[in-house]
Amino acid sequence: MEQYNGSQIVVLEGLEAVRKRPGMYIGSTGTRGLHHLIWEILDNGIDEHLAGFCNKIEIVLQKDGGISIQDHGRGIPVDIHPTKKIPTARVVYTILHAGGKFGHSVYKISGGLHGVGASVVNALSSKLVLEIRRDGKVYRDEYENGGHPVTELVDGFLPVVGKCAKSDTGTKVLFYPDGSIFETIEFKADTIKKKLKEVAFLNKNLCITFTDQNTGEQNVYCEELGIKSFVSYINREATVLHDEPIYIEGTSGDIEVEVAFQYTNAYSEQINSYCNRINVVDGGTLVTGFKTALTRVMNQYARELGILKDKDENFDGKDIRNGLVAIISIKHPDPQFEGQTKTKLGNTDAKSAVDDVFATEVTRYLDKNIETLKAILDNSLRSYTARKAGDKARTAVLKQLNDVDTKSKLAACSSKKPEECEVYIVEGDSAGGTVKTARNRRTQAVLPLRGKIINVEKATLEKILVNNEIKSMIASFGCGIGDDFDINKLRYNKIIILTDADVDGAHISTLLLTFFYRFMPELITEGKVYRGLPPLFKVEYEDPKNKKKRKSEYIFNEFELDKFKKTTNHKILNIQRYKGLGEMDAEQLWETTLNPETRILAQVSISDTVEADETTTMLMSSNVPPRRSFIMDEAKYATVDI
Ligand code: 28F
Repeated sequence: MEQYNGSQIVVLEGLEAVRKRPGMYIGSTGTRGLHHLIWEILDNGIDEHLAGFCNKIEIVLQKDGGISIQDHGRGIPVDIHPTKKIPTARVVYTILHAGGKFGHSVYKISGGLHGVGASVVNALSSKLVLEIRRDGKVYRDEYENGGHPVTELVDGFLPVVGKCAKSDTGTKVLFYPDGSIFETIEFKADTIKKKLKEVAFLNKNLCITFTDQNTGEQNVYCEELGIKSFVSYINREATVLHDEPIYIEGTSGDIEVEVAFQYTNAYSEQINSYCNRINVVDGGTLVTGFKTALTRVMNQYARELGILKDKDENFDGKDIRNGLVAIISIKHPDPQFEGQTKTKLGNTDAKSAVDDVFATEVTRYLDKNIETLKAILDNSLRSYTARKAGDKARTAVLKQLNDVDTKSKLAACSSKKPEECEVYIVEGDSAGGTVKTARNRRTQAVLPLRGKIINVEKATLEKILVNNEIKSMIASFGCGIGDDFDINKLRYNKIIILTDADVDGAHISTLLLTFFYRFMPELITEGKVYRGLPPLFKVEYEDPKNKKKRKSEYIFNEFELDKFKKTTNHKILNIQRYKGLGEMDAEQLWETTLNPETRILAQVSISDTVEADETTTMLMSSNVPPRRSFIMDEAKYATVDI
């Protein structure tokens, strides 16, 4: 092992920081954070593609649990770094923020930043092997235990381990995630495939090959039609109103704009937006520009074709977007991401750029495709008419929401300050009773749900408003629903779903999340929805100080129980598995699940619009086949969550 000089020791402290707080860099140490390691390395390969030096990337999931990613770009430079005095490639893989302009966070802004995430992946890997092809030589560097270099440098350079053709250049990274950092180090082939499909749609000249050595299966992701085929893919199960997705592209100033969209006969709208290939989950100016242009253009056509008479008011944006699936992808030289999780675009020039390009090009297209235009306008007219009728019916129904009886189920809290209040949605009366007893009456409200709530995926607004469970939730939250939703009227800072950790509880939890996602999505995007995590086990063991006495510990999941059994040196006397909340007395429930100081809450997030939307539709909609295969596939993971 070589002696570390001053700079190396600083280097390793940097990577040590990543190992101490991995969540800061990759979001979590669960399966999502694990797969983030792949996306970080893949991003660097994609950047090399975007720089114009490669259009092929290969990924191999190895039998031994390692994963290798290889591009055919220029290869990371191997010269001695002017200030760090070690090879540049080793700088990229051992110094945090090397090559990047931004402070590192889980929402790093990639797109043209080489190697920003590479050192983070190295820090969180038990082993990482780097192989670079440049100038007809094959260089190799190897790291262990979170980025400690193990390869001896030769005269300060990386060792040359082979020869190759001058034209054979690129970077290959093989890494093994560190089992002491991650809850699981098992990569999921399906997760990788789904991501590669999206990457291929967003990078139409890039072909990615994925080989899963566990099954021998090999897939090539290559979508030369780009986001146009992305829309077709999303609509693969839908009934579409016009055969082909409409594809628009153009440039406004130094902003490149692409839009692909296609209408279906569904009630919902889905707009996914990307800036420099990053999924801007919460939209922002690029979506506003699109919506403004679409509404303006469609109303213009509606009047020109006499579908709207002078006395009629304009189509509402929602009427025009009813059934719409759209992908907006822009390239911006200096993107500004805003919002709590940096997933909203702030650049004002993006709004006007998308508006200009879209309005001009879609008009050019629709002038030549009157049939498609008519199909879209008829769809808007149907929605407009239904909305007008629905308004009347809905006003009547919303009125009854404030009746006293719909609120009767709620055990309110005494404080009226939303920022300190929270409401527990509890399944079943028995658990509801215990929670009412155990809670802090000043700040904690309880809403027991008696029956199953209906599956809103297939229901219209009128239908769901008949369901008492739904009505009492809307009345209790106080922030309305759908178009009338106003997050500022929400009476609580947290909505905590508390269901049993069994299949029934998971089903209720999924139905609730579907309802929130479909009719009050901001509750989720604003981070208001949580799942309470009651303990699954209570372990009693011998008190080391006094053999006669027992001590107990609450364990929250199988992984923790495993770890406890392996690490404790106490004599375990009994392991009780909790079947449901009702089995705990008020004191235990307070300590383990309600007390803000000691409880564990899982905040619900919509991590991926496409995934959430597809999963919700597939799980909750009427067509069964895809759902059954999904449940079979996912059953082994058995964490039903959006
Ligand atoms: C499978 C993962 O990481 N590919 C990469 C390059 C190419 C260059 C580069 C990377 C310059 C100093 C930051 C080569 N020649 N695939 C990858 N390909 N990094 S990462 O440069 C690193 C930057 O530090 C590269 C000329 N310019 C850039």
